[in-house]
Amino acid sequence: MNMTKQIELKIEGMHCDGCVRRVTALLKRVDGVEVEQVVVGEAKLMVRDGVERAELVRAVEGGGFKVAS
Ligand SMILES: [Cu+2]
Repeated sequence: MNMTKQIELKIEGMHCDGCVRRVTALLKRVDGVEVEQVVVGEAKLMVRDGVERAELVRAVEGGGFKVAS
């Protein structure tokens, strides 16, 4: 798989390790995404060419969190 782009998401509404696990699981469901690191308030990902930031935002926000930037 050709992973070429790093993306960082600032995420509101995360408070604990449970939130970290939920956000990680939500992002792993997106095709073409490799989750590098998730901490409270932030996720770092490597994404394959063609993966849109909007897809990642939808995945996270579908779980009840809010992407700030
Ligand atoms: Cu939590």
